This record gives sequence, C-alpha cells and structure tokens, in this order.
Amino acid sequence: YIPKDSPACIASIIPILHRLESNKQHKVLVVDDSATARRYLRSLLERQYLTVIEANNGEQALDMIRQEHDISLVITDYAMPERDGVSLIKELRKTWRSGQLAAIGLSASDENALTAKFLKAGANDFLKKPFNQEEFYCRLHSTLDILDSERRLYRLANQDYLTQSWNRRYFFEHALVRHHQGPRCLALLDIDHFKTINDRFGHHIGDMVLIDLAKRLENFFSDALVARFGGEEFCLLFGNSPQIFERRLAALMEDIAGAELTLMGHTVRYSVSLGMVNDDANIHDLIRRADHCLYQAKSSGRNRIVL
Ligand code: GH3
Ligand code: MG
Ligand code: MG
Ligand code: MG
Repeated sequence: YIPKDSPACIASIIPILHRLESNKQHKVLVVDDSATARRYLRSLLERQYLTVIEANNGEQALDMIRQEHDISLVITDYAMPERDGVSLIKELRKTWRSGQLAAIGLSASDENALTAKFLKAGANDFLKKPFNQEEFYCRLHSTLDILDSERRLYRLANQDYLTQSWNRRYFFEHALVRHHQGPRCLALLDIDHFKTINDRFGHHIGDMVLIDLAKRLENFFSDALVARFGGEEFCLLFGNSPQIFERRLAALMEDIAGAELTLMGHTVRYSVSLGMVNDDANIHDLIRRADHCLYQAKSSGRNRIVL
C-alpha cells in the first residue's frame, strides 16, 4: 500500500503525466468499418489527450496517411472492405518504419495466427477484441513511448544541436540515396571572418549568428537539402535549375548582408561567401569543386558567389 501523497506515489505518476503531456503532440488514425468501434476508440484515445482522426477502410486510411504527414499512430481493425488491416500495414511499411509511424492491429476475428500476421506485416502491437481497457492503455503507452524514443534518437543522430539544421551524416545519407538523377546544384557556404565575430563579441554571440544563418537558410531553401557541415560552413543541395538556385543564393546573400542583428545589446552584421557547382558529377566531386569555388570567393574579397 502506498499512501496517495507519498513521494513513492508521486514518483509513480510522473511517467504517466509525462506520457499524457507528449500525447498532446500525437495524432492517431483510427481505421475501422464499424462507426461504433471508431467512436469507442475515439473516446478512449481522447481521454488520453490524443488527437483522433478516422477512416473506414484501409484504402481511405492510406490516402489520409499520405496527405496528412503528421500522423503518429494507426490503430486498425482487421476485416474491412477494400483493404484489410494487415494489408494496410504491409503497404505503409514500404514507406514508413515503425519508428516513424506506429501501428497497432485490433480484431475480433478468431482467425488462426492473426497476431503473427499483424506483427509480420509490421504492426508494433496487436490486441484481440473485446479488449481490457487497462491493457489497451498499457500497450498504447508503450507503443508511443518507443515511438517518442525513436524520433528523439533520429533527431540526435541527424540534427545539429545548436542550429537544428540537418548534420553531415543526414546530408550524405540523403544526397547519396538521390544519386543518378541527373545534374544537380550544390553550394558550400561559409561565414566571412567568423573568428573575428567570436573574438569581438564572444562565442555565445557567434552561436546566435549561426542560429540566425540557419533560420535564413530555412526561409530561402525550405525545398533544398541544407546541412551544417561543421563550424560555420553549410552545404546546400538543390534540384537542377542553376538559374533559380543562383538567384536564390544571391537573394540570401543580400538578405544576410543587409541584416543588422541586435544580439544581447550588440549590433552584429555578417556576410557569407559561396561556391556553387551544377552538373551530374557524384556528390563528393561536386563538394570538392564547390569548395574550390568557395576558396576563390574568399580570396577574391568575400561576400560573393563563385561558380
Ligand atoms: P573566413 O572568412 O576565411 O572564413 O574566416 P573565418 O574567421 O570565418 O574562418 P576560420 O576558419 O578562421 O574561423 C572559423 C571559426 O569558427 C573558428 C571557430 O572557433 C569558429 N566556430 C566553429 N564552430 C563554432 C560554433 O559552433 N560556435 C561558435 N561561436 N564558433 C564556432
Ligand atoms: Mg471490421
Ligand atoms: Mg569562415
Ligand atoms: Mg570555415
């Protein structure tokens, strides 16, 4: 017996409070051909602060998953017209890993080995209907806990901590996956005299300049692959329209050079230099040559693009 206000009791509810708090960020898609079943699941999930949307068969569910982008979990019935739950999960696993989009199967069917069928298709878990409410919540929470950890791990492995930009590792993984797609544009960007900014204003303000740069890159190049390569150097990979790419790079440079940042009472200005290449060479060759262009941009006066 643990008294209600004892530290042990309080400690035991902290993980639950934490779970409920992060549930607010999750959207769950309930897939069932029975409106009654959907309504029941919705009420269970909404009590846990989850956002709920509904589909009445596997085919409709796939359309919604492809359109909405922000679904965390799919809870699906087995027997449904058009596409059953196992086939739905098999199909969505072609695009999303279980750490990106979780799936739980539910069924009242007595079909032999249905649990195995769901798990083999890629479900994170399975429950037989009618289920015990507490068991449902336990399985739901453990699935969401694992999803949260996987997403956190993914961010830790692929994002730069300071600027939230993608890191080098993410860049190469994605740049190499998209190889053999013909010519591409690549640019290397480096802040001019960044050491002087650190020396004059302190490292902390240097960090804020990097964050400012990452935000501007995101504003101008949300459709490109942008990564912090290290220090004050970023790499941008763009589709094949060198004219558009160069125009956007020029606009970014102008935006940066025209900005007057007020950082902790200091007025800070900075500029960047860029090296840009465009052809169908492999990614390592593009980078090597862009680096050479960047070197020329630096040695010919900075705050410019060299092609
Ligand atoms: P250039 O115009 O030739 O590029 O000169 P620069 O001073 O920008 O280049 P240099 O390579 O000499 O200096 C880069 C500096 O960037 C040195 C390093 O301390 C600083 N730096 C690297 N990473 C960080 C960071 O995360 N935060 C801060 N504040 N400074 C960093
Ligand atoms: Mg059904
Ligand atoms: Mg520099
Ligand atoms: Mg540098």
